[in-house]
Amino acid sequence: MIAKNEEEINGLKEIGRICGLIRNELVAYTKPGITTQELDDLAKDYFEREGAQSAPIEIYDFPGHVCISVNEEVAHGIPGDRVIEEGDIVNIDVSGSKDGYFADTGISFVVGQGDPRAHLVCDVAKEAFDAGLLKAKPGSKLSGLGKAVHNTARRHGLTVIKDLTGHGIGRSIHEEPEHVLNYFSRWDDEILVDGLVIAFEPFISTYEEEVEQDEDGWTLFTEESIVAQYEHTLIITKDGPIITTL
Ligand code: M1C
Ligand code: CO
Ligand code: CO
Repeated sequence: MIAKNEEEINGLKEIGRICGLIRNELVAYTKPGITTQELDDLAKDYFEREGAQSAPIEIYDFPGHVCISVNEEVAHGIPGDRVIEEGDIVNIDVSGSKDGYFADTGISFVVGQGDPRAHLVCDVAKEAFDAGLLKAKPGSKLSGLGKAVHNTARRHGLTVIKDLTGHGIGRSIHEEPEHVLNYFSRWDDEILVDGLVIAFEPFISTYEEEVEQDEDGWTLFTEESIVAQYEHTLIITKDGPIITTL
């Protein structure tokens, strides 16, 4: 959507606050021994308490309130009886709506010690996000964000997942622009405008650039790469982007 006034911006900020809060709480609860189902149960309680709805359930009939992806799972992991272990790389992706406004945020992190490369991909996903954010100005090309993401990955000897992208958001979870790429494409001639709302979500990978889909119809995974995502919802404005999900 293109947010046009204070009322719309406040609606976006309110659901952004809720999704950011749920993300932070679930990260804090992610310790060895907890199951992804227990984390999802917490998310359900928070959505209810805040008078908000889970977007995966409301829009996609996804079998969980949030997506929780562990190790080889990259995105759209289904909460279940999987037990979190020390060293796991976990992604928690929270998206929801309230009063017709949507937000989407996610983070990958390592539980305890873990592989130094897992820490690196998580750090670089955040760095790539910050690099893209500097390009998020009205009048600039949307493709500048992907360019910044890919360059950041390459600088660290890493790459990006090319078939996973960010997206427009606002009045639904996925809306126009359909794709916010994580690499540069000269075919992408979209220009950012004041008020445009996007979910920007770099996926950084050690090696592979594509994901496969599990038989469950949801879980996206790679064969042998370590992958991290970092996602926020932002409103493009002339005074700088507003991150609704901080
Ligand atoms: C690139 C994996 C896809 N919040 C989720 C997302 C994922 N993006 O948009 O960030 C969607 C969740 C739908 C079940
Ligand atoms: Co998301
Ligand atoms: Co998203």
